[in-house]
Amino acid sequence: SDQPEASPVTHLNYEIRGDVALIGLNRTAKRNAISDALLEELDALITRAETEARAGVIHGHGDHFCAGLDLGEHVRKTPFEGVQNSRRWHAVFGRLQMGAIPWFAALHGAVVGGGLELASSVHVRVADDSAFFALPEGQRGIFVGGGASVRSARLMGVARMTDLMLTGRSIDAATAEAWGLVSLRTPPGQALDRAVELAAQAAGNAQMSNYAIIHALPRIADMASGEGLFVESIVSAFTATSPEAEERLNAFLEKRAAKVARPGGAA
Ligand code: 1HE
Repeated sequence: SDQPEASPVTHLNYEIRGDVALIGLNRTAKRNAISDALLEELDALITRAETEARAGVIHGHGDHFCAGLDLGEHVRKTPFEGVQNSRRWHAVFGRLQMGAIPWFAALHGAVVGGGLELASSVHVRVADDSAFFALPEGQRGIFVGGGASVRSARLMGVARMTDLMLTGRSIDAATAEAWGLVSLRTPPGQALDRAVELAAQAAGNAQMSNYAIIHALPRIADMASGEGLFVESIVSAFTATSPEAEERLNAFLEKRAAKVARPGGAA
């Protein structure tokens, strides 16, 4: 290439807090819109987080989580390039959904289009009350391509997703919570700290349990109930007979482990 040697990471930043890796979308001039370069940087940082952390959090710098696909780049793609690009989104977001560690998202401001697809690929979504959610693909003359027709539709239901896509309307954080798009809400500015706190809890779980949670639940959700129950039993027995499970079960029985706390109490 005739381009000068650039820093390997330019649109994202990366930080480790204890056992938790933080990936921050940091392309604020374009509202963290996902360009091809940003997607490849994300892929590289997922690999790094999987080797350096036990859980991860994705968040956005500036006033918004993510404005979705970089529309400027998309306009120049041929149909075949479009298919390949969508498949690349699926591959990278699939590494979040079914990789080595659990992922959390801290959401604020715009969570739209591909930004919602990114958020739908992680395991736990925390939104602050500034967050708003929309799928403006219909208005732009395009369709979702980053996994929303599968992942976002399963979170909120096909009827609600159809509504968002046909009308282009935005919903607020309270509605997103009621629709199952996010699992908890915070006051403005507090989603990242809360997400990191929850990710640290997940990081403290047995690795095999987290792996089973991430990999078995979405697959079982795709199965008929008979197959699902069978796979559950196999995964359950395999997970429970690990040395780490034995130690953790004994720790509880010997009163060395934390009890389950009431909601709002200490975790
Ligand atoms: C962008 C993008 C983008 C902003 N691609 N450049 N996504 C959308 O249709 C959402 C489009 N964006 C917006 O509606 C608004 O930008 C926001 C509500 C997210 C934020 O508003 P605001 O007032 O803070 O920012 P802005 O002034 O609109 O944008 C600032 C700059 O970012 C401006 O560029 P500038 O050169 O004039 O400064 C915008 O053009 C630029 N920008 N969003 C490119 N998305 C795998 S398929 C997924 C399909 C989709 O994601 S479709 C949904 C795309």
